[in-house]
Amino acid sequence: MRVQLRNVTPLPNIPWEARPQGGRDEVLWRYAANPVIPRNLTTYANSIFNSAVVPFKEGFAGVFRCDNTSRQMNIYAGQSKDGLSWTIEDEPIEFIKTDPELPDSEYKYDPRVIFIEDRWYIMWCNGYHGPCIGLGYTLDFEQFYLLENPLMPFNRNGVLFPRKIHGNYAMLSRPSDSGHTPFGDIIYSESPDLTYWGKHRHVMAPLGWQSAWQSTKIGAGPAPIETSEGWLLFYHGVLTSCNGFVYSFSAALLDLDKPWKPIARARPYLLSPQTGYECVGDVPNVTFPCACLVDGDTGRLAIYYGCADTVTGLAFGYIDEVLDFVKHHNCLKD
Ligand code: BMA
Repeated sequence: MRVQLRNVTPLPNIPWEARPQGGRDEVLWRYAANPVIPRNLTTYANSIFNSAVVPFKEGFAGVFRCDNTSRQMNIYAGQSKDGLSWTIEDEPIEFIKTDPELPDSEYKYDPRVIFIEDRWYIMWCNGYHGPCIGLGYTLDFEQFYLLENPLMPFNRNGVLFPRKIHGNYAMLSRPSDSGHTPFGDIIYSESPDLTYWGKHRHVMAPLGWQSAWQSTKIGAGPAPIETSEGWLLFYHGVLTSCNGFVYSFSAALLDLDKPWKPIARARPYLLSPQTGYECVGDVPNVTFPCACLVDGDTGRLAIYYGCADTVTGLAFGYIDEVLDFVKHHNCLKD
């Protein structure tokens, strides 16, 4: 591995499959047995997608978006020995309020899980008079604690950085509207205490016809990965086609000290909806990354992404190759 990773531990048991031989040499390749999580793994699930996975004890733990057969959106805890075969709870996470005055939420979806210092933080899109950012934490994936909603409605795609920046917690989010937002930029914010957020900085806007896959709106995916060259951010982008929204994803590199400043941003996508399970489902043509496992020794990556708002897919790659791709196809240079 050429690049140096920070705050990333070795993960020899990362779910992994070698790059397939023959065909087009792609930077990311799909797990041959995708979808790694089927839509009906749990008793009441209509769909399991846009979900977050982290290393935990000898194996892995996760927080999963399951929509049930009443089509209620909620988040559920799960565990796995190998990151491939999962046991997910039948009942949604019941958060313990750290303050009795904390508001209830109408729905929860699109979780991210980020380890900072001594605990796992969970962020999600929270239904509170429209979508806003929800936040909680766990120490053991058994008990989950609720914190204040960091940002007011309407907002989606909140994700924390894995360490403090300038002594503050740092977050990316995507201000939106109450519906299926036809716009969206990524914004950076800081907080000394996870309650009061400010120092808001614009990070990236959608692009025009030169990079049409990200021409309608963009949103942060998994927690940014700290490398010696900058924060590697996987993010999704949306194209408005004559048949509706199309969700693809790619990556950008953000300045280590001032993460609201992009250093490089790929013009092409890394992965777009192309297989049957990405193109056909409750919402066709969606690939939506929410988690990335990294092996600190080898730079191997395992990215979990939602497919067609129905099932969960897994894709593999190497961090060096993703960084080369982003720098080689950097649209900020033009
Ligand atoms: C977004 C979110 C995602 C979903 C996507 C495509 O607004 O609701 O959860 O994957 O739309 O439907």
